[in-house]
Amino acid sequence: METSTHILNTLQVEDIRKQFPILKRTIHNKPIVYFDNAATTQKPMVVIDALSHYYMHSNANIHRGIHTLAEEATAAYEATRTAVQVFINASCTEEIIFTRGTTESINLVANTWGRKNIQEGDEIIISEMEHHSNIVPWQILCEEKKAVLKVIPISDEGELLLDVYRQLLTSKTKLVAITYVSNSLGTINPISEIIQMAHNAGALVLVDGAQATVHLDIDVQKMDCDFYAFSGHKIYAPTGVGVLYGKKALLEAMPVFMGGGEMIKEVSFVKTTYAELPYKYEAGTPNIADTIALKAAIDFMRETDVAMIHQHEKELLEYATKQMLQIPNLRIYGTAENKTGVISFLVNNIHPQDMGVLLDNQGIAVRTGHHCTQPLMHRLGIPGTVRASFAVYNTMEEVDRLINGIQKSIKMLL
Ligand code: 7TS
Repeated sequence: METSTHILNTLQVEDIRKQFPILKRTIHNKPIVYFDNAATTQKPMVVIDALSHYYMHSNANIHRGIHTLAEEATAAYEATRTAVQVFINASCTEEIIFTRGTTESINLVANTWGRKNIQEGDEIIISEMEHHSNIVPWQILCEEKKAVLKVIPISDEGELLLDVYRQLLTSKTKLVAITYVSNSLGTINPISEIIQMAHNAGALVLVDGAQATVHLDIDVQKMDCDFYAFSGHKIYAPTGVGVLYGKKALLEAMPVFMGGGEMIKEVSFVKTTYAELPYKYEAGTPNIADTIALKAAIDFMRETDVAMIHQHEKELLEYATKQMLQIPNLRIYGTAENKTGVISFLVNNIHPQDMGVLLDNQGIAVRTGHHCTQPLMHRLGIPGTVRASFAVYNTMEEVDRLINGIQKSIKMLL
């Protein structure tokens, strides 16, 4: 391992690791190396505690009770909304809608804003590197409305071809739905430029922030996106809770999503009126416990120092990339200049799944397959990759174990 000074020294990383109980586990009698963070991150004790504390002390349904437990639960739930607002710098809490995750957030926009505003012949632009959840909802909408789905191609390095994007934008473009960071390649897209270009053409922009939110500073006002979607479970929070940010004027003008309790002002059999933002989009009893724990995750990130986390992940990426490129016949997919801590790779014609199984036997968790980006894999001419993705608790020693593990697997498979 290299001995240069790192942003987080060994002791600081050890301190962080101690907060994640699962990292004490062994897999096949080896200490776990968890490199599947792009799929979901592990959870720190503060998040686990927030869940059990809620159920042990404050469990109640929110918003409609006047008893103490209901008030406590409501206050904690709404405190998360404020924490999210500050975390992504939205201008007010009404702009923060809780959903089940990125997928639901995108579907919400497609089914409300999309259904109302997309008409026959209109155009929606996505990119070749999108996750299925930022492809399929737009495809469904385009089919229903006879609208046109256009796709920004990528270079062999895995960067968007912005010149082509410029040509795809027309007066018919109503929406650009684009990922900030690619889950399969790690590419960080020049999001402000993309948004600016879309706005100049009169189109709105939805940013898929599923991968970006844990790796980059998110400022939705500075970015000037119209919608921003992310999942709690990729930023150290539980599964089942996510966020849709939308500009207030847009959210106010959009039709409702799901109908039910919580989202109404008044119901009669003749006419129902709807609640104000953000409740208009939060029908039914929400995922109270996980939403409360999302605040604990955000607090964890802020206390650990977001900038330091990002720098640490960058160092892991640089170190791992350098080491991997020394392995003969290993090819990295996604070599953009601007990348987060994701490395997708293949070795010769070894099937990714075979490599994944052998790495798991050595206690190393990576993801294999198409990573829900089948069109991207098609563009690259491969069925899938092996993907290692980093988080704040990963170490240089773990990267060394991955490198050794890959070398050992190659020997067994070739
Ligand atoms: N968008 C991107 C860019 C993603 O990486 C993911 C999940 C999603 C959307 C969907 O998020 P969800 O929380 O609603 O499921 N990505 C991955 C992955 O790379 N491996 O497992 C899930």
